[in-house]
Amino acid sequence: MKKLKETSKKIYRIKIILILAVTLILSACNQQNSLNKVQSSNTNGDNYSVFEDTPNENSDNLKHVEQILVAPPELPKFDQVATGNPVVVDVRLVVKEEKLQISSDASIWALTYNGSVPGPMIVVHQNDYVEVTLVNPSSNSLTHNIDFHAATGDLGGGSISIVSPGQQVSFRFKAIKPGVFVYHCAPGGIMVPLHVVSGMNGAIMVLPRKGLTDENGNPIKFDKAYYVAEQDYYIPKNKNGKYMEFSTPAEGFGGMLQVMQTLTPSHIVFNGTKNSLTGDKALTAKVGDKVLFITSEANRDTRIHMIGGHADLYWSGGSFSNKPLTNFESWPVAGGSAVAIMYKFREPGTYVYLDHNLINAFLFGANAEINVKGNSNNDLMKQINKPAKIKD
Ligand SMILES: [Cu+2]
Repeated sequence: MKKLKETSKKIYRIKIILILAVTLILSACNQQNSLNKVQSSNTNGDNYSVFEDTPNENSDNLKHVEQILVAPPELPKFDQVATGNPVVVDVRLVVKEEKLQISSDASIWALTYNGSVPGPMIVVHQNDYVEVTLVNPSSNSLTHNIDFHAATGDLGGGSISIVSPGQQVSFRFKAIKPGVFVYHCAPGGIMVPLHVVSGMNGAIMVLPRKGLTDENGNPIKFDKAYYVAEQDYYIPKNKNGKYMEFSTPAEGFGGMLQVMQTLTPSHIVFNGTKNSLTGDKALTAKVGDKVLFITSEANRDTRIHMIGGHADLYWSGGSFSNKPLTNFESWPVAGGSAVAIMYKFREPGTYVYLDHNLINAFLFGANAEINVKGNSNNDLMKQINKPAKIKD
């Protein structure tokens, strides 16, 4: 009888231990699940995995919206928050091969989308479709195409968009990844870098459907946006040390390739030409404005700084599905990528947005100015004594 009692006590203890163990395991699993949910939350707070495929739409039946593209640093008209279901955004890119004076002493046969270096910014929302019509007029001399880093498959559209002079092509891709991305010409082999360093690149912004969110995951809107791209050129010089001029784009390629092999650009500029965003062409903002700056470099690494300001928010690698980092002094832009930052101007004056390799900025011209109007805040900065003779 005593033995029986002890056995049932033992069974009872084992039961309790088992219940405790199961409870502990279940609670650990729950914690792991919540952790996974937090880790896989996108900035909209939705549960989201990068490996989760978006539902297929029959994009042939979706509404088309034409986007009128404009030359950088401006962006086309767009809504920061998507209204309604995904749409097909129609964009037309016309290749223009044209002489461009890039500095007082040099010009290049610029290979461009719509006539600007960089090409126009395209803006869509995540899961919209981009329908690109690429036109290569018969007045051009070269074959071109377009590779979107925002697209999936077919070399980013590069393999299905090859057009000879006199042809046009169209294709559609789904913008599944939110962020800012480079697009560029990639017609194969050495033509890829030759076309890119002749100016044939631009960027697309794929906004989250609910718009951008700040470091705490709260929705945030910007007052204006600018697209500033760094461009490296490789112009050969003649025996007399003068930059060479060519009668066709292809005629310059041999000399350009020789300079490219040194990995040392002859020119490093913002938005295509030296001083394109300075003086009376400076960007503008008002005190209190939150400004989104998108910067791309299609070919080489750079690092951006804004003298007098910061990146309040910095979307590393240009990805909008991660929470932005805060309060950066300088921020990297990897070659072949675009990056976005947001800054609230708190003081009036002229800010300099530049490549903080200061040789690139001040010897080559990789800088832009932003003129900010508004009232000074003496709490942030004030001069105590004007420059005067040193007191003994
Ligand atoms: Cu091209």
